Amino acid sequence: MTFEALGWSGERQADFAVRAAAGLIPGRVVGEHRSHFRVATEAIELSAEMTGRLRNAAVQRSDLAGVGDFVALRLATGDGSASIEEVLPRTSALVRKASGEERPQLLAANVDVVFIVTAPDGDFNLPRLERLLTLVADSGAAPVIVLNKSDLSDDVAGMTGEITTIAPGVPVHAIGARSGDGIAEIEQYFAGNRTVGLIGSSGVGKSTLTNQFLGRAAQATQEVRAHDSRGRHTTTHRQLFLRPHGGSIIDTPGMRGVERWLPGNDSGGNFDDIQTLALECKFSNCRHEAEPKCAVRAAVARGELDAERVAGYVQRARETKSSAR
Ligand SMILES: Nc1nc2c(ncn2[C@@H]2O[C@H](COP(=O)(O)OP(=O)(O)O)[C@@H](O)[C@H]2O)c(=O)[nH]1
Ligand SMILES: [Mg+2]
Ligand SMILES: [Zn+2]
Repeated sequence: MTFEALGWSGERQADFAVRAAAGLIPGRVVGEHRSHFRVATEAIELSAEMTGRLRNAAVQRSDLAGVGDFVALRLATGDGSASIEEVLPRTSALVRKASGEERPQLLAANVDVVFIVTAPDGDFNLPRLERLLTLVADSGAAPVIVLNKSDLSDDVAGMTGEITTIAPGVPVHAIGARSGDGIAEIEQYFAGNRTVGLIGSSGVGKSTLTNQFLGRAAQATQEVRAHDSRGRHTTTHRQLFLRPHGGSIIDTPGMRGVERWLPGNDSGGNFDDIQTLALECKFSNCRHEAEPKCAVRAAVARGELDAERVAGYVQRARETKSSAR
C-alpha cells in the first residue's frame, strides 16, 4: 500500500515538509475510540493519543481529530506509542449537531464524496433526504444519492424521479448492495484515490455496501426487524477502510435524527452572518486566524464585517469548546 492510496497528495506532502523536518510523520485517522485513535501511516497502523496542547488549542470539539483526518504524528522512541501533534487543515468536514447536545459532532473529515444511502423499505423519506443534502452541502464534499435495495421496489424509476425533484443536478444511482447490482457503476467515485463517506438511516445497507466495495466482510451487517424495517445499530463506530485498489470508504453508524450544526448555535449571540461566511472558508475547520483563503477575514478586510465582533465570535467558540469537554 502507498499512502497516496489513502488520499495523501503531493500538495499535502509539500505542506508537510516543515513538520517532517521537525521529525513528525503524516498519518490518517482510521478509527476513533474512547481513549485513543487508530492511525494509518505509510508504514504501519498504530494507536495514538492527542497531546494535551492540541486538545487545549482546539476552538471546539469538532476541531479535534476524527475519522478521516490527516494528522502530524510524533513517534516515541522505545515504547511504540505515538502522539497526534496537529490536525492538518481539512478539505471537507461532515458535521452534525450532536443529538441532545449543543455541540457539533464530526462525522467524517476530508471526504471527497458522500453517498446518501436510502432504501424503499420504510426508510424512503424526501424531507430526511433534503436534510442530509444540506449536511453534505455544508461539508464541502460532493453529494451522491444511492437508492439501495432496488430489488424491493417495483417502481425504481418513480422513486428516482421523486429524488431528482428535490435534488436537481445530484447524481442518483439505484443499486442492490446485497446482490452487487449496480456496484460497478458507483465504484467510479473512488477514482483518483478519493474518499467516500456513507450516511443514512440504520438498516439501509451502508455496511453491506462497504463490504461490497472492500470485497470482504469487514463490517457486520444486521437483519432488519421485520415490523418496522428499521435496522439495529450494528455499526457502532465510524471507521475508515482502504480499498484494495485505492480510495477509501468511511462507514458511519445510522443516524436517527439529523440536525444541521451552525458554529455559534450555542453562543447566545447572533452570528448568523459570520456563520454563513465561514461556510466559504477554504478549510472547514478554519479558526479565522491565520488560515489561507479565510472568507471571514476577507470580509473584515473589505470593511463588511466588524473585526471586534469576529474576535468575540472566535472567543465565544473557544469558551464553548472548553465547557463541552
Ligand atoms: N433486499 C435487500 N436487502 C439488502 C440490500 N442491501 C442490504 N440489505 C439488507 O439490509 C439489512 C441492513 O444492512 P446493513 O448493511 O447492516 O445496514 P446499515 O445499518 O445501513 O449498515 C441487512 O439485512 C442486509 O442484508 C439489498 O440490496 N437488497
Ligand atoms: Mg452498518
Ligand atoms: Zn475562516
